[in-house]
Amino acid sequence: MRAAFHLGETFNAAAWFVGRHSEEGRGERIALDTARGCTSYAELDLLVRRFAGALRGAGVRAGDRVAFVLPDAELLVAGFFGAIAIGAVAVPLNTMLRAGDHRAILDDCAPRLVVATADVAGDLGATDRTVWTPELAQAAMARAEPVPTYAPTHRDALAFFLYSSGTTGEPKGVVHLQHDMWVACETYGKHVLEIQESDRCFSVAKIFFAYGLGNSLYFPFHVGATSVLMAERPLPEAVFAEVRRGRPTIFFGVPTAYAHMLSAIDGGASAEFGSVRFCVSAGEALPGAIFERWQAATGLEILDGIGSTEICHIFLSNRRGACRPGSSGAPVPGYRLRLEDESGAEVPDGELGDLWVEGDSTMAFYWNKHEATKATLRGAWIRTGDKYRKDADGYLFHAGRSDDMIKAGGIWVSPVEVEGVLLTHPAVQECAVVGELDAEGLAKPQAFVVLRAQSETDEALAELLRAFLKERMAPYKVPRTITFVADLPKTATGKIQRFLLRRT
Ligand code: 3UK
Repeated sequence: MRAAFHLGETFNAAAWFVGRHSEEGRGERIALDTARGCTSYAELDLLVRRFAGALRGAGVRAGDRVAFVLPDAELLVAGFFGAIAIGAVAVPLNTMLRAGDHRAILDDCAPRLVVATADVAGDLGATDRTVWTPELAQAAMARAEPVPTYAPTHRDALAFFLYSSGTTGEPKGVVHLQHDMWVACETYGKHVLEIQESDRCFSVAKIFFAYGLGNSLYFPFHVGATSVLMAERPLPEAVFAEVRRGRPTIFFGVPTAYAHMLSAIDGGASAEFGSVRFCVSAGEALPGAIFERWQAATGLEILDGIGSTEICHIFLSNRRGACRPGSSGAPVPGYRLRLEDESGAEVPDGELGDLWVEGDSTMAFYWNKHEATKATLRGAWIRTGDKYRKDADGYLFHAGRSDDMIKAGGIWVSPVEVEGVLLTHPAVQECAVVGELDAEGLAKPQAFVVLRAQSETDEALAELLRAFLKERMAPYKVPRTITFVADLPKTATGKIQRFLLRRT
């Protein structure tokens, strides 16, 4: 699947995903369904062009970045596509990060304008950028004339960045082009989801994640379907209530969310998934046991598929009616996959290899990270950093990462970042953070700590260190347990061997 063979040179993703529907007579269809009301495609088209007009009024030009720290709601959608509508670059940011993380990302992408909720907006200012709270954004939109048309951008022009955590915890700006979302729709959307105009999508993963962006925005908007949006934290009770309210037909979750929902159901919570046709899981491997328990509880299958921020969405997935629990399934039509050994040769079936992927939704490069880009891309191919094994039937099985990165709740945790903060505590001499599987078969960060002085190595100190970390980083990065040890396994050159600490 190559965009250049299917799209003209002029292609604007906002015109495609939003504007096109009014033009083609689908303006009355519902684009967004939230607890606060519905937005039709015609209304959204006007909001997007109004937001675009407000951006122009604020001096934003084609190529400028516009960042968002907003919950999943109409304003984020209008902003994301409004920026793209004038050829600017939309940058949705993780709302769970601390102010220091946000500032580092903003310094990297240097946006002309940031739209952020009032609680964080005050921390994000700088002389060369404007910060709008939702109220200021609404006021600017009310004053602005909607732009009459969508900018005639090149199909290969920059459209959006998504920030993804790297091994050292320093986030990398993943640069995506106008055509990338379209390619994801024509591959995974068409061949795996087989999404229809009558579908209603609901995603536990928020829009600022690459997974949520596709689930909640571009897959439904590709076909004029409806996105059910929830602004709150996706705790089981809130998710159950939203499924009852929004009656989605396709439900997108992550393994931890399925595990939490199953515990809630076991605890007596009432979950009504009657509207749902099938479920999807991504972000980390879905343990076979969770697949089986979910099917027993709801009668629904969960299609596990692996995607990445760099590849835009899912490129390897199970298929409806043919799920192989514990496996990531088979390549999505439109992507080519290759498992390589260290020399670059393809490994035979049954053997472990590094997964490389070829497909036209892949990022153009990492923003301001030339070396990291060269280490990741090879022509049309991208190195995923995942180890895989293929069985004789062509099903692929995830076998961990080739780096030490941890996926907890579907979100990256960098051991180096957590260790770096732990080391600033006066009691800590050395430490190592690894992902350890819990009873559900899901990885959680766990720390091993060597203390400076032989003090009391008890629960109280572990709690103290956890509290110390919680003050300094997003809560999901904090190790669930801290184990005190006398020393850490090292290589001859003194590098900590994290893999030896993983018991699973
Ligand atoms: C891991 C999986 C096993 C894997 C994502 C769907 O997760 C997404 O993107 P990220 O950039 O992380 C990518 C990495 O996460 N992973 C994701 N899904 C699975 N491992 N089984 C899975 N099903 O290490 C991969 O390299 O955060 C998921 C759609 C878009 C996405 N960006």
